[in-house]
Amino acid sequence: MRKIRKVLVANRGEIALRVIRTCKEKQIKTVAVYSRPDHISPHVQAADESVFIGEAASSESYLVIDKIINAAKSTGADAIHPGYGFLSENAGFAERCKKEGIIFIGPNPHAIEVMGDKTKARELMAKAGVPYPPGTESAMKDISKAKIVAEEIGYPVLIKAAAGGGGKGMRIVEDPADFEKSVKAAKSEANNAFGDDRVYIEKYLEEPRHIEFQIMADQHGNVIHLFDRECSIQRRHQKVIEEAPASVLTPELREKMGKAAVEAAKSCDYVGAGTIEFLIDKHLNFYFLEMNTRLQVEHPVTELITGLDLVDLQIKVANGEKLPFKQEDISINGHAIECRVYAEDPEDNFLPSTGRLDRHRIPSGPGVRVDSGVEEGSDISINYDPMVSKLCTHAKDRKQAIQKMLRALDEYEVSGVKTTIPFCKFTLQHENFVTGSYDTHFVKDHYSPKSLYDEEQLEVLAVVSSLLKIKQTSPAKTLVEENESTANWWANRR
Ligand code: MV4
Repeated sequence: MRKIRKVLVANRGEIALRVIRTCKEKQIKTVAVYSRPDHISPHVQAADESVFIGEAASSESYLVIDKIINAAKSTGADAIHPGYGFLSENAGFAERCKKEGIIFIGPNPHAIEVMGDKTKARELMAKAGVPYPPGTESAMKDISKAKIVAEEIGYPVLIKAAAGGGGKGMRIVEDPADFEKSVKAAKSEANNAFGDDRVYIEKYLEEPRHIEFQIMADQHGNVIHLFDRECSIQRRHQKVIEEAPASVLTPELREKMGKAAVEAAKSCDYVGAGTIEFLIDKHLNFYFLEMNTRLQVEHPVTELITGLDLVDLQIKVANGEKLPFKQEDISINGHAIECRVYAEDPEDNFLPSTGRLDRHRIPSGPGVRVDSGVEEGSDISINYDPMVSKLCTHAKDRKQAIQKMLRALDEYEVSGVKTTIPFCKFTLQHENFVTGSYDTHFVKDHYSPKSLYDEEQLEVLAVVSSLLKIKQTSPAKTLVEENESTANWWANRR
């Protein structure tokens, strides 16, 4: 008999909708929660029931544990799906669910906690025999001792916050003379961000690629991986384009890293969907970076190449069912790419572009999947993540998946806000992306707003901008005096 009959989705937007869709297919009832500006949003309309949980600020709604628990109790939900972000990696929340007799669709609180502490995670990897970047295993207690370690592993080194992750509170040190100063700065930054000033050091890998493995584990000790994704196209630690499988891995390396990923998950008795992040260097050495103990934004590319529904699997294992297949039963079918369409201005440093989504016509057709939590007329505000949609394509091979993505991006109609679509088009046509020779520095190395225009457009822009400058700096009168032909033009005009 099934245990889960009603799921409360403790999230909003596309991921809430994504979870609700699978629940519907499984004939599981759904409860949405919503903040004031979200009262008529798509995830609320899609759910069977909904509960108002507070004002726009996440700290007054989606992040308030008591409000989520009360909503689950008052609606009789027997499980909570946390999605990503918000409370999804909050060990205290998972613990509270347990205490209240509500199934948390995710790992045990202990796994969330140890993987949230990057030094504990490194200790576990040491025991499990999973490679990680050289450095200190535990948080540094003594700066002079840490400096000796830094000398041993060689500069540049990276100072990271134990409570960090996702790039927060990191500092690169190139010069030993800066070591002490950087440690102090990193500690104060970590303390401000996490209320935990513990830091540790790692050898800084200079041109790494970000490759991650999807893990799925049941409550009976079965752990498998669902292959890899490459997520090196990112800016300021925000991923923009992801693909599966990673184009640099050979079948041998994939098998080796997959086994390491499974060991990493076993090291914390993992249950549910998780991701092991690795960095890979020029020589294809791989290093454990961190484990994300949630369903990730980019999970659709894994679903496309494996034909599996990860939310379905999450619910199955949360119910205590065994994984319905073994490692050898699954294989990679084709290639998938995800472009995250953000309401950000690629011409203006990717600044969030807020406003009403006046037009939103999404592409479709064979091999195209769009996950979106907004609709035409929706307001894109600064309260939440500015992601408009995740556009995915799936084809026989990487080249065709790229072509399909370019077609889909051309089909996409959006107005009212600026989006990252032009940036995605640029990247997908860039030689380094097409040939697969890129790393985590791609955006910084190859992108500037000028990349969005062809030569002819750039010429026109140059002329227009010089004219604008003249107009801005000199009143018309000066122009008349300075330039005879302009003077004539002014004369004729009058
Ligand atoms: C690193 C690294 C180089 N060497 N660790 C960034 C996010 C956080 N998860 C860890 N990160 C990095 N850790 C060592 N030892 C470079 C990064 C990094 C990065 C990693 C993945 C994807 C994009 C990145 C962008 C800048 C830095």
